[in-house]
Amino acid sequence: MANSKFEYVRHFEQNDTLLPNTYIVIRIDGRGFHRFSQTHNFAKPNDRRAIDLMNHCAIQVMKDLHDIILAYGQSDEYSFVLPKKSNLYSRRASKLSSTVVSLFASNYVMAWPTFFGSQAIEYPPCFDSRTVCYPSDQNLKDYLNWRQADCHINNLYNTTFWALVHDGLTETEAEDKLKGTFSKDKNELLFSKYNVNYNNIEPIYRKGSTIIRLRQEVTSISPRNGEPVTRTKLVPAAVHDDIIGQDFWDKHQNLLQ
Ligand code: DGT
Ligand code: MG
Ligand code: MG
Ligand code: MG
Ligand code: MG
Repeated sequence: MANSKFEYVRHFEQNDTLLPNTYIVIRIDGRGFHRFSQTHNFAKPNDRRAIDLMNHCAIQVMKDLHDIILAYGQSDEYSFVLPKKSNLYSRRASKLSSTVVSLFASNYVMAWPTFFGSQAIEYPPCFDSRTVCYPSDQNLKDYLNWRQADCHINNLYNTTFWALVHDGLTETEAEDKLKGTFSKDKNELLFSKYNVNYNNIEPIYRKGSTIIRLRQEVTSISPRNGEPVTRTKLVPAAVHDDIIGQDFWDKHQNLLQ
């Protein structure tokens, strides 16, 4: 095609190619989900429908973008990890983050009724997105550790906070009571006053969700002869494991290879 005289404007575009040979993390986070969760009456401290919907969206993103090796999600955020050698979209930051976040958001709206039934979605949700490069395995693990530690700290706080509020304290009183407390104080309070052993709360809430590609037997009908054929496929699925300890990485040694 002949060049038009307008073509020169292309040179105004800036290069945003990410560093080679580094893990790329794309993290999306709901914009103003404090309000979004209130408008849609999310259960406190955790709404299982909302978490399942987030996990569904992350799985759809991973089904579409095969380079992603792992995703970790909690609350209104999800982090997607690309391996060091990935050349997806020539490692262009804006291409990567905009593709992931728009795919995530469109899935969120599309699948809403599956998880929320007849409860309508009141306004269009929005997510922001960023990319970060991590040069070493340890840096990547520490990034994921940081997000899972955040999940734990928030969940322990929120669980205790809502226990106090359901017990009759005002939100301000509950906040005051928890000011300056450590994890062990909250654990103790939950156990002694409300008979809740924090460690028995479902792992999906305490640990968040990690999506990895797990081997699964998939049976489909052959288009050739109409016979069922069973094959082993890698299917993205959520686990709720501790990823801070070494066990997870020993169990899934192929992840960082
Ligand atoms: P941002 O990200 O700066 O636009 O602002 P927010 O409001 O999205 O704040 P953020 O991302 O720090 O915190 C997530 C909010 O979403 C927080 O207010 C709690 C809420 N949220 C997330 N998951 C749940 C849930 O399962 N239940 C309830 N009740 N709230 C949730
Ligand atoms: Mg924020
Ligand atoms: Mg948010
Ligand atoms: Mg958030
Ligand atoms: Mg195009």
